[in-house]
Amino acid sequence: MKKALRFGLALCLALSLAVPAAAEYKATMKLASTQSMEHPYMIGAKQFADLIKERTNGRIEIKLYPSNQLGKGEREMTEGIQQGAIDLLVTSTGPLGGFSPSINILDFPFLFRDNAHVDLVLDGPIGRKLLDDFEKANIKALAFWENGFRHLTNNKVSVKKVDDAKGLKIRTMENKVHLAAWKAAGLNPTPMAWGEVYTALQQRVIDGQENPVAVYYASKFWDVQKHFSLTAHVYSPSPFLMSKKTFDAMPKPDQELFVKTAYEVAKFQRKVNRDAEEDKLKEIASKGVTVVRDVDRESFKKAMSPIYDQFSDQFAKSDIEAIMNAK
Ligand code: EAX
Repeated sequence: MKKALRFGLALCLALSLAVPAAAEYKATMKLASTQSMEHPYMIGAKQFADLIKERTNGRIEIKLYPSNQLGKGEREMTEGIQQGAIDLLVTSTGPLGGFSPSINILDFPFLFRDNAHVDLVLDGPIGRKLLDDFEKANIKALAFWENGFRHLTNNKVSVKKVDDAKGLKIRTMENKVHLAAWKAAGLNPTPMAWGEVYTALQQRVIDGQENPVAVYYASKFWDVQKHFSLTAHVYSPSPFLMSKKTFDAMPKPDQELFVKTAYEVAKFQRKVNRDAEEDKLKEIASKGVTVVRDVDRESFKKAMSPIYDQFSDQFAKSDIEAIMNAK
């Protein structure tokens, strides 16, 4: 009996030592993005914050900062993640090559066939490796959420084939692969932080921009961009990033919870985005915007194809092919 008691006490002690500090760990975190609460980024963010709150019994609270509240663009906010000033960020890959160069491989035009292809690559070993590479930049990349396939919009002409767009001055993200692709296609691209785009379009400093339907819709671009062409020239993945400082400060079970929940929300968030796209497009058309659906995508693909060779010293052909041929 005595022995059992002693054993019991020892077990209790061992357990109490082994029990992670999770029960005591408390935190309030900041989650940012360039997008408003109606964009699927922030719909995903809200879902993530709610689930984390529920699953930690309120120990971890995530406050949402949409619409560029914590920085004028994604580069600035990613720097905030590195420094720990921002805890969580949903961002496109736009400026991320400056932090983790390997991620740029996803920015090649006409790399992905469709959403199923995207999911296969991003949720498989290639996606895992690209997320892990962020550790070197002091960033914990939790999962791939999405922005969607990007389309060209402008305020000058109805673009059906690449020749129609020649000479257009467009804003691109601060992304060397995108810049090169648009130059190769004969446009005049200029990189710009997201927070400056609406005004630049309004003041006609630029003629156009390219983004998925959800961004155009959430930003109410119909007043400043009358021509919308479904070019789907590149897929825009959105790594869900966390400050490594914040991640490392959490007890292990909370770290695991964050990774698991980020993956779970990735599925939900991509679905929300995809399911809403067609309705948004119809609404955009109803605002008097010319929506060109039958774009000659081959003409864009052909015009942009030389950039694969241009970057061959930075991205191995075999790695590009591994993505393209994933089935
Ligand atoms: O991530 O800067 C951009 O064009 C991005 O697609 C947008 O902020 C969403």
